[in-house]
Amino acid sequence: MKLHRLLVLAVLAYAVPAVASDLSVTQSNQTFSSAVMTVHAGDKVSFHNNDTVTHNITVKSASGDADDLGLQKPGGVVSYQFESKGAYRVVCSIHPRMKMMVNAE
Ligand SMILES: [Cu+2]
Repeated sequence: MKLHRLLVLAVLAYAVPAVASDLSVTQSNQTFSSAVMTVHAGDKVSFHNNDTVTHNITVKSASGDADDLGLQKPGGVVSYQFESKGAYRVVCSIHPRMKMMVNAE
């Protein structure tokens, strides 16, 4: 009985996506270090350009709003606060292959 309850808890813990505790994302080799990240609504995520080329962060909400954070030179860090719950697409407008998802819950 007790073991059964532990197993259920273990399965639940595995199924629910963990909210990230390290709220930083690295851009290197024109790739984001995370493909999907789960945060709390209101969390601020920092994006670190560890590449030798300029990047951009554009955050697109499910409703179609887009926040363009401008050009981000090598070594630069920009931050974005995901204020509302929802799924966001984060892209680099310079390198179309660079994309990730942020789920704010
Ligand atoms: Cu880029």
